[in-house]
Order: sequence, then structure tokens, then C-alpha cells
Amino acid sequence: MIIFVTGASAGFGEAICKRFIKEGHKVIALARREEKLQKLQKELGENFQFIVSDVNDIQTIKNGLKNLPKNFENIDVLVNNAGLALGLESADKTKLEDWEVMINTNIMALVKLTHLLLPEMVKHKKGHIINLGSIAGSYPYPGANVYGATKAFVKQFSLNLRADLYDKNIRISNIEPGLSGGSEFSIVRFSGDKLKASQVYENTKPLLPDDIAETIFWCANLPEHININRIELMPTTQAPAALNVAKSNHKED
Ligand code: 8X3
Repeated sequence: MIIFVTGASAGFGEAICKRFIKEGHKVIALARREEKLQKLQKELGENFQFIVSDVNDIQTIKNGLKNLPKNFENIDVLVNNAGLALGLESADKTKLEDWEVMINTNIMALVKLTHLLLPEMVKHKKGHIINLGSIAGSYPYPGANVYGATKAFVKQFSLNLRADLYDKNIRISNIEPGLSGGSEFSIVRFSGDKLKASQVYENTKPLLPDDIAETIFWCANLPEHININRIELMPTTQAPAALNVAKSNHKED
């Protein structure tokens, strides 16, 4: 198979690339950081090809796809992995630019890449789009505001794609992880504050990039007549069970 992975230079993306390469598949990795991609190619060999681009820069991506070796045509699986959370502040204290960046990456880039690659998949009557959602798309929590909303979009977009494609042999899956460590996710969320990021995982056992890669690999390798619509996965140390109620000392009028 040929797998196109966005956000491929670290974390989930890197683990996904390695998982597929290990079984002899071909990977097209998309990321901005060229040195990281070059290093991965040295490690993983010629089955690992890459495109250096921002995930939103469709023209550069199109050119990159044209310049790949011939045997990297006809993408079987698109893994829309690139995404980020910025900040954990209450909605009234966030920066509008942070919201815009999350919407542009988590929604717009995913939509643009899907729009770019889906027609070819339909033409070949074969393809699988695997999106990286989040439990934040189903469960609200303080500070998730726009991040959670972008992931709710990804969930519903995935289900709606199924509605259009069920008779075209195209599979669509949304992978929705909970607390996940071992990636740059929290470092990015807290603007590079490594201490704050590490405290998120202190004294607990989060999911790791290899867990997500394994889930995606399984999903993509099931017999073609099986479509996994959604997978919600959490570490055993997490549960969706907090319903907060604010109390105040105000007397009733
Ligand atoms: C990552 C999971 O719980 O940080 O999307 O929102 S969470």
C-alpha cells in the first residue's frame, strides 16, 4: 500500500510512518521540518519519501506529489494526522490568532487534502481516509473550546464522507484518542513550556504514539469490506466522567 501521512516528522505521524514501513508499505510523509524528514529517510530507506510543506499549502503539496518516484502514485491511504491544540485558557482569555491557527490546521488543511486526494481514490474505486480526531470532539472540558470544536468537525466530516462514499468502496475512519504522551502535543499547547507539558503526564500512564500507530495500522489492514467508522480510545487511567457544577455563595433573590 501507499500511505500519505501528514504531520509526519514527529509524534503520532512518525510512529505511523514507521509502523507501515516495517511491514513493507510505501509512505509519503508530509511535514515542514526537512531535517527531521531527511533523518527519517536515512533510517527508513527508499520506501519513505517525503514532501516538505506546510499542510495548508496545497500548491506545494501538489508539486511535491508530481515529483515523487513513479511507484508512489495512486495513494491507498491518507492519514490526516497533522493537528494541534493551542492553549488551555478559558474562551474569554484566548488569543483569536490561536483559534485561527487551530481552525486552519485541524479543519482547513484536512478538508483541502481530502478534496485533493479523494477524486483519484474514487476513480480507482479504492481508498481509505483516516482522520485524527480526539475525545475532545465528543466530550467538552475546560479550555478545549475551539480545539474540541475542530475535532467535533473532524468527527462529523468523517461520518458525512461515509454518507457520500459508502457505494464507492472508499473507507473513512476517525481515530479519537484521549490523553496521549510521547509527542509534542502538550509542548505546542503550552507554547514550548516543557515543564507544564510534562506535568500533564505526571503520575499517569497516557497513550503513546505507538498505540495510535498500531490502531491505525490495524484499521487500514482489515479486509476491504470492513469500515471502522470511529474508534475512541483512552488510556486506562482516564475516564469521561467529570460533570462540573459551579457553586457560588450568592443568595437567591
Ligand atoms: C488529545 C486529547 O484530552 O488532550 O486530543 O484533548 S485531549
